[in-house]
Amino acid sequence: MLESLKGPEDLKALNAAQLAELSSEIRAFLVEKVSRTGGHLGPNLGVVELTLSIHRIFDSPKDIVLFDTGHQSYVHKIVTGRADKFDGLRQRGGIAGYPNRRESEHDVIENSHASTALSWGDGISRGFSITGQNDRHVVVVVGDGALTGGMSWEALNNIATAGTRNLVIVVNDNERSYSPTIGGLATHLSTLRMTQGYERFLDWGKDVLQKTPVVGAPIFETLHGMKKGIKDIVAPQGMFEDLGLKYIGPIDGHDIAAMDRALEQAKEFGEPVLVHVITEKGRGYSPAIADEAEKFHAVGIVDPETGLPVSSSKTSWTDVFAGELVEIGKKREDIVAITAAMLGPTGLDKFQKVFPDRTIDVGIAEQHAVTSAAGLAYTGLHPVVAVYSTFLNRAFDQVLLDVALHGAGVTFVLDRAGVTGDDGPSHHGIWDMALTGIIPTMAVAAPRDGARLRLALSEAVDINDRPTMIRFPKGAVHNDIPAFESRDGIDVLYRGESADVLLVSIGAMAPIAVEAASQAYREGVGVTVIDPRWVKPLPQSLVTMARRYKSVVVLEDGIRHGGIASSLSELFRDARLEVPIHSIGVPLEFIEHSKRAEILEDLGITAQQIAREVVEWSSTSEPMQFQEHENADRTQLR
Ligand SMILES: Cc1ncc(C[n+]2csc(CCOP(=O)(O)OP(=O)(O)O)c2C)c(N)n1
Repeated sequence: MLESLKGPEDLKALNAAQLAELSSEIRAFLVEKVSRTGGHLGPNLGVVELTLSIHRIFDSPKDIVLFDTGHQSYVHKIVTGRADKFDGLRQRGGIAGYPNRRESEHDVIENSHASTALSWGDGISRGFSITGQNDRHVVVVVGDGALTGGMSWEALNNIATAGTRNLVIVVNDNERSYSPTIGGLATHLSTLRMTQGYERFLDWGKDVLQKTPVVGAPIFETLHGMKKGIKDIVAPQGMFEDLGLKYIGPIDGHDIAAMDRALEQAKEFGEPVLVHVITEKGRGYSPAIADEAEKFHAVGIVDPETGLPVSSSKTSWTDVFAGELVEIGKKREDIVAITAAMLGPTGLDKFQKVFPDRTIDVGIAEQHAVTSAAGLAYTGLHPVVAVYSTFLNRAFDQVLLDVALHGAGVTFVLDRAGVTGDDGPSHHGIWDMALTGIIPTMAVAAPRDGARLRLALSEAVDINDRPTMIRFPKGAVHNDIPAFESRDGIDVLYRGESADVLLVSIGAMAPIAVEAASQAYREGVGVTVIDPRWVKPLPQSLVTMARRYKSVVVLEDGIRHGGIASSLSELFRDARLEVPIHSIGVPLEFIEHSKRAEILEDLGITAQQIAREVVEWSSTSEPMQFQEHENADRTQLR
């Protein structure tokens, strides 16, 4: 069936048995493909019927289908003609793990950051009203996890009174974010789930009323009919209704007939309607169902039979942080850990096991996490906020004003900093150093290895009158790189024979920097590699040190614009030091998904390429401020 499926319109002619067959084929397909590439397996296994039903009742791309976060859009991709591209899922040049406008006219937004789709839906449906495109519907699929994000509620608040007609919100309630969804909303949804549902009422209505001669059928039709049938009669008064939204549910999201009925009603209703759908994350795949922690939310390459990882797991940066925080927590009762729906991925699950009362999961609510941390700090506690680098972007204002302005001693730990790889443009953690670079008082550390990560963490939690941040990349941590000399907070990692080039290596770039220096040495160029460890503020002694060199190179795993090379150039400018600075880092561009190593290679961030350039630069006699790195964009550091 899957092979003959060419587009969403083909779904409309299928009968119940064919749809059931197609659903199981799609599940087998997902397990086979995603186990080979890695990806969001559990969420997609849960939305098979839901997605089929949406594409049966609505007409994409005339109608717009939006998936919040977008990690659960694989079935949508299969249905919209991309099944044959799944071998390349999240691979270089292949299809993305999230909706992507370049792939299909059926993808309208490119996301990956949660809780934005309702705002998109609000905007698009308002736009359709204003421009008279009244025959076009907008369907927003939003998970119970994504509903914990504040933006979702800002959107619902607007949608309820916007007066737009054709907006259908499908709440995909699987009781889980990564782990079980937390908070008052989760409690409310579970109340709705346990209450006699609309669908069950309809089934009862069909059985009882339709058997009643003469009046039965009309009464059923009335109840089933548009405005009355929609939940005003039976379903519980939920907060959605209190907000002014029509509510249908709860509906069994694996029952296509029930989904079709609910969506058909919602479509015809003529006002925004929220359809509450219950699904099972990981549906149909026993290793996912058995995974109590995360239901295979996101997997690497796994054995499809057992679901076990194919490669042996090495110690990750996350493991080092998680272990050290537990040790610090044993000595310091004032340490509290905060995460935004990422207990497992940030390693805070380990802290939670030992200190459950000192661990807070706020849901997908980074902004709230940051300001709440400021509040905790006010009471004398020292919060450690652990999030992915990319997700701190949305809490910039809270870090700036609620934490830094208030002199709150909060430690931010940013995992997945730098180029991350397979998750695409919105997941690279390349903005954090530029963003925090402009926050007064904030201190930022970029540890080069596990030992320096532990050290930075212990230093950071001792600072109680201003924010600190520690950033490290995704993946396995490399061996420690000892300093053979340390002065004024600067570690010397490699000493060049001559004072040609001072290579300032930032964080996890250290192995590349050291290797580049030793390759340059073989070409007769003396490169000294240093690691300032704390990159904000940069130590003043860098000025004295740099005076002795012909040129300075900064190597960083973040955007060059406003990054560490930029701060260093300011430091030099203030000190009237005229030494050329070469900046190697990420250009100011959105970077497509690919393996981290492939992207670094594209950007010329390899030991070989850097060595080649350093040799070239050192042979250029004319000193020039802010030289360009040849592979980077040309607009930087002018
Ligand atoms: C702003 C932001 N913070 C964190 C994440 C990481 N994240 C990705 S999916 C997810 C859980 C989403 O749960 P839900 O919306 O219920 O979807 P499900 O996977 O359960 O279908 C989280 C926390 C994110 N994508 N965006």
